[in-house]
Parts: sequence; structure tokens; C-alpha cells
Amino acid sequence: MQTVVLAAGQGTRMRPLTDATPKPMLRAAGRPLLEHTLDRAADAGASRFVVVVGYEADQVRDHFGDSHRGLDIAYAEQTAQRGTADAVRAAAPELDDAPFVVLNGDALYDPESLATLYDSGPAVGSYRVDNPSNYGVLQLDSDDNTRVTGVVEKPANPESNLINTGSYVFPATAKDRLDVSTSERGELELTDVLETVCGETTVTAVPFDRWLDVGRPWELLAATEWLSESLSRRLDGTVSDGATIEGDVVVEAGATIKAGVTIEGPAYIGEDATIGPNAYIRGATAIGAGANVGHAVEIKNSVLLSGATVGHLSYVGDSILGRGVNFGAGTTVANLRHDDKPVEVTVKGERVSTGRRKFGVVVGDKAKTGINTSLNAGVVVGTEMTTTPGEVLTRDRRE
Ligand code: TTP
Repeated sequence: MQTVVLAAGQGTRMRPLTDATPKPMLRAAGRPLLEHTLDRAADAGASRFVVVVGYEADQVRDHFGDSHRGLDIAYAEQTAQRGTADAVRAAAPELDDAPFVVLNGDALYDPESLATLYDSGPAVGSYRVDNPSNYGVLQLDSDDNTRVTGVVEKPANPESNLINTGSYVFPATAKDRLDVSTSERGELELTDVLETVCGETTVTAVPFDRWLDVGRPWELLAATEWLSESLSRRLDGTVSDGATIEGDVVVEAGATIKAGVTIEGPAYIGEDATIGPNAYIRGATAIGAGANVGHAVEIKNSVLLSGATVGHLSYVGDSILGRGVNFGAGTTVANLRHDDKPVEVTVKGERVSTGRRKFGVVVGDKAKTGINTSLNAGVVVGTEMTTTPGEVLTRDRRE
């Protein structure tokens, strides 16, 4: 089935990691989120893709070109990010007169459930959560509890814990229902299109076994953890006889693992990365292309994007380091509160629980720390920001 993939958003909740990168191009387990989505859609039954691009569109186009796994990709440009209905409207001229699937380019869907969605008639992917008030909650027909009648956004008193995953099979006629009015939060929403379609035809809720919306920085760690489960051991780079590589570890061609390094999989080491000597990498860690992890450095359950350097005597736990970040010798990250409560991070000016007992820091592209910097759990360091030698950062440094 023809598949529209939304990848035009600005990813404001993911800042500073999205200051210069579209969110769907952030890498989890070595590959952009959007590539994982296209792969899973291809496996589930996509026949061709219409990728809606907008924010930093060229990065998406340059990476994928005009096909993926033998399936054509057409691009639709959404010039201003006015909402998901507007994004699909931008894609409409590229669609044939047939049913179409819509997926978010920054969400992960479990392959089996996605295949079921593709095999369904008009449908919406649903998922059960503990905190439905944070999502769009599906309203179901009282006589037929697989039939969707509508969606209530972030209800104070949700009538169920079944939420909208943002994945849909629309009938061809939905192309004529894309002109919606602006919602309370000021966007043109695809859920309003869904509501119209629900009034015209039967739309079924297809339950997903697993789903992850990657909207905030710590969700990039969750994505990496999930995708790391399917890594299979492959050592294409140069691995010293004096290194210990345990479990499902991928070392890409051109990467160098020096003596004294221990890597406990699952872990991903990108092309031309250099690890060691004497470094320790564990948890679901992904080290990007050209990154450098030096002597006596421990990296646990973290993502280092391309070109990041942690050169000497450092600890990085449960953290995300942007492209070209440089940690001075002795930089140490805290990833646990003394009161054992979930670590909080400021997202768009508000303190938000990550839900994680262990979470370290988020560091924007090209930021640099001075030697012996201490970074407290939940701290965000903005793009190109710096710290002085010996500095203890207990608050964000965004500008
Ligand atoms: P969101 O995650 O709601 O929006 P976003 O990606 O811009 O992130 P943030 O809220 O942090 O600013 O969007 C859901 C999906 O829809 C996502 O894949 C991006 C896409 N999208 C568009 O393509 N165009 C749009 O105008 C909007 C709002 C989203």
C-alpha cells in the first residue's frame, strides 16, 4: 500500500539535538529513525513512499535519494509546519486514487503489528498505556469495541487507556477530507480527518504490541535500547587481539577497537570510530561514525552521535552527546538522584519526568566541556556551549 511518512516537524521538544538535524534523521542503533520506519513499513507491505519533508528537508532527501529497498520515494514539501493534516495535504498530489497508510517518521512500530495494520481496512494503530491523559485517547463504539468513533486529545478523565499511535490506513476518499479547521492548540490535525472518516466508514483499532513515539531526548535512548535488541554480532572493523567483545556488537568497517577495550553488547560502533585503548562500553550504547572514545573512559547505555569525542578518564551514563561534542579529560556525568526518584529534564521550559531512575545528560552538537567538569543528572548543554575547567553544572546551559 502507498505510504505517507511524516518527517517535516521541527522537533522542538528534542532540542538541542534537533537544532541542526531533523528529528527523523537522529540515529538510533546507528541508523536514522526514519530509516528504521521505512524498513519496517517495507516489511509490512508498503508499495511506495511519499515522505513529507520540511524542517532541514535536504538532509532527508540527501540520505535516502529516490528509493529505499527498491521502493520509490517521492518527496512532498511542507513549507510551514502547520500540523499533521497539513502535512498529509502536502503529500496528496503524490498519491494514487487508492487507500493509503500514514506513519510518523519518528515513531517505532513493532513489525508484526504494523503488518497487521497494513492488512486491515480503514484502521488506526492503537496502544495501551498507563498514562492516557498525555495522549490522544481513542473513543470506541459501545457495541463494537474495535470500532473507532473518534479521538479525544489529552483528556483529563480518559474513558480508556487505548491511545492513538499516529499510524493509519485511510480510504482513498480521505484525500478529500484533509481541509480541517485549526485545533485548540493551533494546528491542523490529522485526528480531525480521522474523525470525519470515522463518521463515513468503519475504522478499526488495530492493537500494537509495542510502540514508541520518539519526541523527547530520553526517548532516543529508549529507541536505541529497543533497536539494539535486534543487532546481530558483526565485526567488520579492526579489532585488537587485546580487546574483549561480548555479545551482539556491531563494529562497522573502518572502526578501530584498541587493546584493553571491553564492549558488552548489545552495542553499535559506527564506521571510522576509534575506541580505546582501555575503554569500557556497555548497555545499549551506540557510538556514531568517526566518534572517539579514549583511554579509561566508560560509556554506559548512551548515544554518541557522529564525531563526538570523550578522550580521557571520563564516565558517561544514560546520556546523549550530539555531533562533534568534545568532553575534556575527567568529565563525569551523574545519572542517578540520591532520592532514587526519576530524573527530570526541562523540555520547552517545563520540568518533565523522564520516568527513568537513571538518566544522565543531553549535550548539543559541538559543545565542549573543560577538564574535570561534573554534569548533574538531567542537565542539558546547548549547541556549541562550553564549561570551564572543574565546573560543576547543576542547571542547564542552553545559551
Ligand atoms: P510531532 O512530534 O507532534 O511534532 P514535531 O516532530 O515537530 O515535534 P515537536 O512537537 O517536538 O516540535 O509530530 C508528529 C509527526 O508529524 C512527526 O513525525 C513530525 C510530523 N509533522 C509534520 O510532518 N508536519 C507538521 O506540521 C507537524 C506538526 C508534524
